Amino acid sequence: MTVYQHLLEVKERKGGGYLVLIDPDKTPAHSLPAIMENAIASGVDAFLVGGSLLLTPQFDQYVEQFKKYAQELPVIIFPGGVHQVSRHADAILFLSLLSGRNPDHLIGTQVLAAPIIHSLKLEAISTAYLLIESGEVTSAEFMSGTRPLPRKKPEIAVAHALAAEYFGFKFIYLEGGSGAQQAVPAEIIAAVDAHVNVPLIVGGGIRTPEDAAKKVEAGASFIVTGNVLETPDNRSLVQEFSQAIHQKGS
Ligand code: 1GP
Repeated sequence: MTVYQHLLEVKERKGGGYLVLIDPDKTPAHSLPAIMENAIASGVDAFLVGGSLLLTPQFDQYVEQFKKYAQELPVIIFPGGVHQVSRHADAILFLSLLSGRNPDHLIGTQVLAAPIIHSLKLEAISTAYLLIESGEVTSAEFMSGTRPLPRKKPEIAVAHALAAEYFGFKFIYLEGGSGAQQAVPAEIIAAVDAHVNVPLIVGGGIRTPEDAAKKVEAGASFIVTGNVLETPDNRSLVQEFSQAIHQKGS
């Protein structure tokens, strides 16, 4: 079974999936065993690894360790750039920043990365990446040099999502940005979900299980959390997120 098939199966069985994002810049390798063991015990469905900057050198070695601690769960690279590729992962979200008008992030870096991904035999999961306005400028917005889609104009997000569906993308990622002041609004998720059949991944600034549940209710197929699990009380929090997402999905 491919990672893509696994994710679709999770969505089918649980109604909604929970993806935990770990940024190597924020989580040193020595912290991985405890965090990941707890996440697995809490019922997380897959791990994402990557970040907007990646100041941490030796991404490949990091992912090698990451994969060991992930046990049976898929390890999916969520790349902030062409330098974030590793043969130790199971798959990579092959992103195109469709909300922006920067050709480098629409197709440029993808052309550079494709032969590397091919040679490493990594599963590439084509994903339309849509940045949604979320308050202060986020790292994703700044680093990509693009403007996010307006949060109060769902019709613009819908038009982008339809274009993504017609292109044949396998997922649409509605992104508030890491640590966003405001997460992607339910109105945008619901509007996009009403117009496309492509499963929606929603992340950025989701801080409570209640908020995660509302996003699943609005039409998100997968919820991503990153920053919130950096807090000391993350042991029970990850479990609460998992329960909220899966209950709402079912
Ligand atoms: C960011 O969607 C992810 O790319 C997760 O964001 O760190 O704010 O949870 P947070």
